[in-house]
Amino acid sequence: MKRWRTGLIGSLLLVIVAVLAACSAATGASGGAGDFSGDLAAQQIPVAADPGGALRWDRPSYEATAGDITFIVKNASPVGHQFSIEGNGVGYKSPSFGANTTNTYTVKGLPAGEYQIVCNYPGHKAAGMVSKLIVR
Ligand SMILES: [Cu+2]
Repeated sequence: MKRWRTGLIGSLLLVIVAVLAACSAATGASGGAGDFSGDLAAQQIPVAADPGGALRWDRPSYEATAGDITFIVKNASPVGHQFSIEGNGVGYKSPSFGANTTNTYTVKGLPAGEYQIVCNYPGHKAAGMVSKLIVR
């Protein structure tokens, strides 16, 4: 009986270890996907959400130089938004942010390529809240 119990506990521990390993593998395999850094980079790109009450970013495309980039994201509107960098193998997503806030989001070592700046607040991307980010 005691041996059977020990075996059961051992099996449970193995399952827990396997699940934890799978989780960390999934995180590691995602490459450039992840959270923004809170650090401030020398290169800073201003981005404004919702200019004049429209569901869009203030520019159809933004340009940056490959490397560390801090986006200064201003939301002067009465509506909440969200800031994501997607495409070209990366996926950075901010939490939602409220009305009348300015938030900074830093990407470290972003390679040259073409990305999208997207608001994933429900319905906003479909309404047009998506712009290009060209990194050279
Ligand atoms: Cu939005």
